[in-house]
Order: sequence, then structure tokens, then C-alpha cells
Amino acid sequence: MTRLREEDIAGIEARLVRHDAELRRQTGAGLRDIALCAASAPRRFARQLQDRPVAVLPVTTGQGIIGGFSESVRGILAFLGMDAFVTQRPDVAGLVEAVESGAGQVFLADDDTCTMLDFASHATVENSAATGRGFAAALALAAGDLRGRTVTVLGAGIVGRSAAAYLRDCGADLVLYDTDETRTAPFSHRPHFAVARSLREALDASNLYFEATTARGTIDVSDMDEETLVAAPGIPLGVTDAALARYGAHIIHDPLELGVAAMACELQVAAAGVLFDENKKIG
Ligand code: 2YH
Repeated sequence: MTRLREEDIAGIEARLVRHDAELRRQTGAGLRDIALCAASAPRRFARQLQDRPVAVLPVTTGQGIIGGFSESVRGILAFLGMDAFVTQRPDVAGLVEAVESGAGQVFLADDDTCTMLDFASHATVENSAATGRGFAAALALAAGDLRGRTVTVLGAGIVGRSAAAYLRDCGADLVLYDTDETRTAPFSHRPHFAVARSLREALDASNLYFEATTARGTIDVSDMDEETLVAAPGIPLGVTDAALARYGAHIIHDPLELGVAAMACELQVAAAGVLFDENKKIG
């Protein structure tokens, strides 16, 4: 699991408006609407995002606090319209502060787990799975109708697997590739899933890529053309500098924003205890 570095997240708050505009150009939807799609919530659910403040709690355990991490998370939650604040104290004292301040939800992360939880409903969301769904929703919106189309998913960890499940629900056929074959083996006999034996085979199978590896520059400029779309939640970025320079407009990538937005929206849905489908919507 990649630990974010200070330089990965520097300037996130200042770039949020620009990033939102870029997502709109790429997908037709902004950060909040993509996250609501990831949470399978209708857009009008956004009105009900939360009614109590959300505390973002710095955590010092393990490798400690990442400069700017809590502030970036707070900025993303505020951008979604949530009343979010960073606790002055970290760890257990920060949790006490959050409760005493009337927070209804808390966001906190150590080196292994990044979670957001809701006190009243006991609902929790986990960052990796939500990130997979957030970027998958962005890819689905950018691509349009995915029914019968093939999406290649590189990396079959939690992010890649949750993205694959979301994309399958959108009607896509999936080609999975991972250097660790034990991760892809469970999919080899599943309908609408295929396992590629090499990176080349995986890249040749589609022009819609979900890059969820922890490797740098897996997708090169020669793997892309004007029709290619890439969703790349991975840190470091899974496309080469040359591919980014030529096809940047086709590459959906950020270090934290979509993942946090998806977590926040999924938590509101889980906390409300509402299941959305074609026939049952609230708003
Ligand atoms: O970046 C991370 C981990 N890789 C968890 C990611 C889970 N998908 N954690 C952030 C650590 C933040 C730090 N403890 C702080 O500043 O509070």
C-alpha cells in the first residue's frame, strides 16, 4: 500500500476548483456528482450530505502525520459542501475533541487504514474500495455506455477489484492483470471476466484502462490513441510522462480528491440506510 507523501498532496485545496473543472471536461460531471454516482446515489441526495460537522483527525502512529494531509481532506469535504474541521489535537485526544465538538462523523488514517465513520449509524467506509468505485464511476461517465465494452484493469488489489465490480455493474466486460496471479485466479472462470497472462495482452485487450498498480508508468504513449481513456488512482502515476504530455486530457488522476469524495458520499448513503436502484430513490 502506497503511503502518500507531502509532495503528492501539496496544493490540493488551491487546485480543487480547477480539478473539478477538469473532471467536468473529462467526464461531464464534477467531483461531487462523480462521487454520488460511485455511491449509487441520485444527484439530489447531495442536498442531504450531512447535518452535523465532520472532524478530520490527525493520527501520529506509525510513520506519523503527513504534512497537509488532514487539511487537504478537510478542504475536499468542504468542497463537497460538508461542514468539516481538523481537530487541534491528534489521536485519542482528537477523538475526544471531535465528540465534544458535536461531530457526527470522523475521518482518520494511519499507515494501513484510511476510514470515515458515522457515530449515529455505526457505518464505516474504507478508502481503497471507495477509491476504486470513485475512479470507476469517473471512467464510466467519461466512456458513456459501457455495456458490451471491455475495460482492462491493471492491478487486482482492493482498488482494482472494487473498480472491476463497479464497471461490471455498468455492463462492461473485464480483463484483469496482476503480477501476483493469486489475485486474479478467482476471476478466471467468472462470466464477463478474463485474466490476461501478460501486461501486453492486457493492454491490447481494450482502449479503456483502469490503472490500479503501485508501479510507475505502466501505460506508455504507444499504448494510447485518441480513443483511449485511463482512470489512474495509483500513486505513483501509472502512465509515463510522455503519455501524460500527449494524452493528459484522457487521463483521470488525482492523489486524494476522488477517493475522499467517494468515501464521504458512500458514508452518507450508508448512514442514511438507503439502497438506491432504478425504482427506489430518495430526495
Ligand atoms: O496514506 C496513507 C496510507 N497509505 C493509507 C491509505 C489507505 N488506502 N495514510 C495516510 C496517513 C495520514 C497520517 N496518519 C496523518 O497525517 O494523519
